[in-house]
Amino acid sequence: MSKEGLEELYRQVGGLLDAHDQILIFGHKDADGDTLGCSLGFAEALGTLGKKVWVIIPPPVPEMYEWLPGYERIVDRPPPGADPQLVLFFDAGNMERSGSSVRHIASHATIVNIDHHLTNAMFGDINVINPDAAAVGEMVVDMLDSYGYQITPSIATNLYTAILTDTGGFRHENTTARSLEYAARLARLGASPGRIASMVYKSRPLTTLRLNALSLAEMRVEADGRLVWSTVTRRMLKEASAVMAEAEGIIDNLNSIGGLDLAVLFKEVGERMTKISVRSRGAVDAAALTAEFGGGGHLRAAGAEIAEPMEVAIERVIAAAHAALGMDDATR
Ligand SMILES: [Mn+2]
Repeated sequence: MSKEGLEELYRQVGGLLDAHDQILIFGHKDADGDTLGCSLGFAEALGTLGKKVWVIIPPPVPEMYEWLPGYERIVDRPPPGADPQLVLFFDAGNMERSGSSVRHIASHATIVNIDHHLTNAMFGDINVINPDAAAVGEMVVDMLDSYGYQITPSIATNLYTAILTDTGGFRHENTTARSLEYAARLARLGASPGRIASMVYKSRPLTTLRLNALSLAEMRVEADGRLVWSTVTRRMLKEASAVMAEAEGIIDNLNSIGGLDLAVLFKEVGERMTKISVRSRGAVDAAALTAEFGGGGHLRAAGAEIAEPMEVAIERVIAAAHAALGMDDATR
């Protein structure tokens, strides 16, 4: 989408914001720094205009982000009597990503879908999609500027966190000069890079590292070292006294191996439900690979939920991964 096209959509969204006094903001499930930072930052900006704003994040909301300004305002439904007719989604590739309550709550409302996933399902009445943005946090900075909202230190903290986490600490390939410029500006406006980095990357519970250790011990390397994969089972969670949300960083540990093209992590969510996370550094399109299983995401990072027991999901996904790498089964 062109710069002018985006600006026109931002203007349309601005008109809707002006016209509504009750606004609901939805984040996606398995909430990350981008969806949380954008939702909380935008909610604060709207709140200063005297609007009633609710931020709904499907539980469980990760506790590692409880220091984000406005975290305490997160609810799981609007209060009785509230009647928001405008609903904003930040960073949600599809509506299902925002939980089952969405359709019910948002059924009569105008839906604005603000996202950067290439595979976005375009579920909104207005869809503002910018796949060039490293984080939706960058888009929110542009929106706030275009509406003339002031970026306070707490808004800056939320949006800096969005950009920091979606670029993997400014290390992923999606990190652009623009991302760094946004970050620099947000730091000038009051975000503290050192403090935020230490809250995001140096505040992990011991249980998270225990879970990492158990999962990494099961790591498998295939396709001449081009493919690595591992699992997180419910047994591992029990052994580490961890919850599944703590498995979030394991895929990036796998993806830190030299010479790798593809990393896949299988998470045993239930008897017949397996989540996969995929990272690619080579020619493989991670979003295309996960799309074969009903998922999606970005070129370099994507995921899917597969309604199969973990062994079945492993069989199918690893076969697809070998095919995507151009390896036939004989090389396994
Ligand atoms: Mn994002």
